[in-house]
Amino acid sequence: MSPSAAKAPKKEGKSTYKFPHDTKKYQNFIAGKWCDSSSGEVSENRNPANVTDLVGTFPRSTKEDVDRAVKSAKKAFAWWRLVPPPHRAKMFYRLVDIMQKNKEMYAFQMTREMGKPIFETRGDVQEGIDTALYACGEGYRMFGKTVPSELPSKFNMTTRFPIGVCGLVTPWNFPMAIPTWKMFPALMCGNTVVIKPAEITPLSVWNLLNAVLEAGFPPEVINVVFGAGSKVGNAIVEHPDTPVVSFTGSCAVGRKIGSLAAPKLKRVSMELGGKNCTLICNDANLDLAVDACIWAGFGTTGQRCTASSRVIVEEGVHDEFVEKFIKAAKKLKVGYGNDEGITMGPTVSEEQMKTDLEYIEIGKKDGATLAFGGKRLTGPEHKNGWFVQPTIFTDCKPKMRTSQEEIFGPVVSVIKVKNYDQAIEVANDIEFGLSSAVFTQDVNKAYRAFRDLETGLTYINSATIGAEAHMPFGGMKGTGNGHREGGWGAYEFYSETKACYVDWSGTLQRAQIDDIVPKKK
Ligand code: UN1
Repeated sequence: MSPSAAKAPKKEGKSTYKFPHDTKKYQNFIAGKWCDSSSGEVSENRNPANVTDLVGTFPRSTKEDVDRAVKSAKKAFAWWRLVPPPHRAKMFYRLVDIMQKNKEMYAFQMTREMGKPIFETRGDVQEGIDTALYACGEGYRMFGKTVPSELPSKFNMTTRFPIGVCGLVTPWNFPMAIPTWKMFPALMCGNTVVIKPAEITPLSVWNLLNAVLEAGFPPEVINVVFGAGSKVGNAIVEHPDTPVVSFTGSCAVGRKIGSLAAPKLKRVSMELGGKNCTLICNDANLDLAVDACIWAGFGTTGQRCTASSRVIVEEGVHDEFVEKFIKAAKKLKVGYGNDEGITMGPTVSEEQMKTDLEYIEIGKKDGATLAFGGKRLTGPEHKNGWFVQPTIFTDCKPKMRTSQEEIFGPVVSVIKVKNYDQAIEVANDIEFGLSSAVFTQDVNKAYRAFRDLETGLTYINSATIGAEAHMPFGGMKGTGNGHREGGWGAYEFYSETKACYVDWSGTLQRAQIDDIVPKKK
C-alpha cells in the first residue's frame, strides 16, 4: 500500500531525536574557513509552525563574500580536477555512513526550519543519501565511448572532464535533497562548488556541509555563502568564473538568471514551476487514486514542484471521487511536523501563506466551488504558525487562474471532463510540464498517457510526487530549460565531453579526404 498522507505511518509519527532547542549564530564557509559575512549582517531562521522558536541566525552575505568564495573554488579546481574519480568515490562512501548516522537529527532540524512532517524530512535526507550512493558508483563508471575511426590505424574515444566552479542556488522545499542533487554530481565530476541555500532553510545545507567535511572532502572544494537571492544568487550567476549555474526555484527568478547568464554563455540548468495533473479515468481504482491525490496534493503542504494541484476526472466517477477525496482530506492532521501523528505541516512562511489565501479568494471569485478548507488555522496549537487548511476546489474550469497558475500551497483544483481525450487536452493546455499521473486499469490508455502528456515525468497508477534519486528529474515547456537532474543526466550536465583522436598510422591521414582502405595481402 502506498504511504498515505491521510494517515501517518504509526512508527514514524514522531521524531525520536531529542534536540536541545538552542539558538546559534551560524557562519559562512569560504576558502576552507568559517566566517561572518563582510556586511556583518544576519537574518533569522524561525520555525514556521511556531515563529517564537528561533532556530538560529545566518549571515546576509555580499558580492565580496561571493568573490572570495569563487576565487578559492577556482584555485582548488586546479588540483581537485586531477584527483582520480575512484578516490573521490571513497569520500562519498564515507559520506553515506555519516549522513545515515545523523539522519534523525537532520530530519528533526529540517522539520523545525521548514515545517514538513518528520516522516517527510526523513525521506528528504534519505534522498540525499541515495544521491551519495549513486555518486559512489559513478566514481567507478563515468563511461566514455570508444567508436571506430573512418581511417585505419586510428582510435576514437570520448572522455568526460570537469568544467570548473559550479554556482548552485537551491530551494527551501527540499532543503537537503536538492542541494545534494547538484553538489554531489558536481563534486564527483571534479568540479568545485559555491552554493547559496534558500534564505529560509539554511540549516539543512549547513548540516550537509559538516557531513561533507567530516567525510574528508578537502575544505576548499566547497563554499557555502548564505544570504538573499537578489544579492548572493545574482553575484554567483554574474561572476565571470562560474561557468556552470544550477538553479531550482520560481519561473520569475529563472528568467532573471537566464538573462544574466546568457551574455556570458554559461551552462545553466533550471528547474522551475509546475502545475501538475492527476488524470482519473472511469475505470480507475478510486481508493488508490484518492490516496495518491491526498499525498500529491497536500504532502509537503502542496509545496513541491511536482505537487498535483490539478485533478482531472472523467464524469463517470467525478462525484464519487470528490466525495471520497473530501472525506480523506478531513482526516489530515495539521500541525508541527515533529509532533505525534501530524500529516501536514505549515506553509513555509507568512508570505507563502498569504499567497495561498489570496489564491483561495481568486478561486472563489472566479466561480470555483470551495468544497473543503480555504481558511487559515488559528487555534491554540496553530496561532503562532503559518497554517492553511488543506483546500479543495470543485467545478473548476481549465482556464481559471487557480487551474493554471502555480500556487505552491495546499490548494487542489478538481476539473470534470467528458472523456479521456478531453482529459489529455486539458492536462496539456498549460505553460508547465513537470509531472503527471494517470489512474486507469487499461494498459492502452496508460501508454497513450505516457506518450501524450507533455511532462518530464509520468506516473501510471501512482502519485505525481516521489521521483527516485537515480532517475532523470525535470520538465518540459515552461518548467525549465530541458536539463535533467538525478541519475546519469546530472553527470552529463556537470562534465564536458571531450573527443580524442589517436592516429598511430605514422602518416598524415586526412578525414573526409583520404579514402584509405587497407589492401588485401
Ligand atoms: C519537488 O517536487 O520540488 O519527486 C522535488 C519528489 C521528490 C523531489 C521533489 N523526490 O517528490
